[in-house]
Amino acid sequence: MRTAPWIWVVVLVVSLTLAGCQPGDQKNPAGKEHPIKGKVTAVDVSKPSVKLDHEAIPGLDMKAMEMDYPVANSKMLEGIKAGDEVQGRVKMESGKYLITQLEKR
Ligand SMILES: [Cu+2]
Repeated sequence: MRTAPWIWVVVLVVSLTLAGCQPGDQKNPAGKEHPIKGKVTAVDVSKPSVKLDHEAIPGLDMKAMEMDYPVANSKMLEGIKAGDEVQGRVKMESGKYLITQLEKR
């Protein structure tokens, strides 16, 4: 008995689809981005991270506070220094907060 040729097309399409959604969606189910706004109190380019005295973030159920945030890459900290008023975006990734966008305002 021969396998119908079309079955291999289905197998191929299904495996490509599954492979395609692995990096983002599976590791990062809660990867929704939220706006963040505040004042920089410290910058660490080597980590990279930024300390923000920020306003409340309702989407993350976080009140206004001062805390360190890991930054997606050190390039985002170019031109950013303590005392700057900034805004950006923050998300949860692998159980940690991550700043994905940051700019002076
Ligand atoms: Cu906070």
